[in-house]
Amino acid sequence: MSVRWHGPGGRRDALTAAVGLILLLALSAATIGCGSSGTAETVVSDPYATPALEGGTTAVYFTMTNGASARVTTVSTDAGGTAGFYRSEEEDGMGMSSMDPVEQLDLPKGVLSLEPGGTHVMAGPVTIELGAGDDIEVTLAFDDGREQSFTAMVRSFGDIAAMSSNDEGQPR
Ligand SMILES: [Cu+2]
Repeated sequence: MSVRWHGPGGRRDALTAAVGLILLLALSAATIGCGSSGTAETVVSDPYATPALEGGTTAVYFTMTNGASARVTTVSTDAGGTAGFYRSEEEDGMGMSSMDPVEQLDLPKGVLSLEPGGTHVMAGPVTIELGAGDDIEVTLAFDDGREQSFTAMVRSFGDIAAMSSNDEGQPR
């Protein structure tokens, strides 16, 4: 299960809230304390996912900007089933592509984009149909113990194709 900091609010009494606040302040202080040492930090941008029928699989794409090289050991989603990294490769001459699982994803310092035709996340079987505008939560776990969650909105295949053709400056 992914870690959720929002969503349907559970019952939190005043004591729990106070402890949470103190913990948050302590974490903030710790973060400030080791601020400028160029520690591992990954900023996720432009996340989106593909539509999927119930029981099908969704592909998730996003860009990661890394303050230092890092390794993602697992990826999970709240869409149901399991998730993993895969690398797409075009097979010679056939116009077909295949996907090979990537056990752990090594992130270089700098920018790494997961995009159609390259490395991406596959998740499923999804428990409910995913249509344009739906959200799924994605959690990355790093080998140093960090976890990072973000929300990816489902985009229609048409929108995704249009984005790809814009990126390459030509229709496809
Ligand atoms: Cu795939």
